[in-house]
Amino acid sequence: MIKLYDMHESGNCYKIRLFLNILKLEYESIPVDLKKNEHKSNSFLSLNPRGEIPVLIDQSLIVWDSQAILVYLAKKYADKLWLPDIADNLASVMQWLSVAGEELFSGLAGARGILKFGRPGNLAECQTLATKTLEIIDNQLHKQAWIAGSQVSIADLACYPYIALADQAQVNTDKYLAIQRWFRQIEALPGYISMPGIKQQNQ
Ligand SMILES: N[C@@H](CCC(=O)N[C@@H](CS)C(=O)NCC(=O)O)C(=O)O
Repeated sequence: MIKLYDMHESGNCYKIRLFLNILKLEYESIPVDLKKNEHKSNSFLSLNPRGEIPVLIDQSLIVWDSQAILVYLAKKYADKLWLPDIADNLASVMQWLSVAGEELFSGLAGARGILKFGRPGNLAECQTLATKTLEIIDNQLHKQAWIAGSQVSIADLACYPYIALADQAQVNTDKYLAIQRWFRQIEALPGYISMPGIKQQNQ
């Protein structure tokens, strides 16, 4: 069975739990306690030299980095719409995976980390980057139904968690109307699950 080195409150782990659930794949969640520095133990570093969660193990394969894990699961287990073959569409998905790994991670996730977990960092800088990124994504979602085009893809799942958790970064998303619509679309996906801190729009 697939194993996921996981933490309940991690947005990066949640995006993997969400996709596994959508794909109806059974998995074992192995909790990693960051407060106890379990992710810096030698045994954990032998799985991921970066010392970060999530890590996914599928038989003998070890995959780390949430974007890479989404790519792996899409290629191995999902319908092609989640990670298209066509060059133009694939490039679009990859662009937004980069936004998830860079701007959303440094901006919204960074601000949430400072406020919720007491991590070091400059809150104002993170929130400024967060707002800039939300504007880019809202513009994109005014032009098309999903982040990377007319179809849902792993780019949506990669970007969703930290945007949906924006309240915990003290960034308000109410004025981003296309993002609000997109929240409802994601929540309507068969197999959708939430995580603590995400207020669902459909309730
Ligand atoms: N780019 C990585 C980032 C992973 C990451 O930073 N995970 C956090 C939890 S959400 C972590 O393990 N932090 C521990 C640390 O950096 O010491 C990914 O997308 O998986």
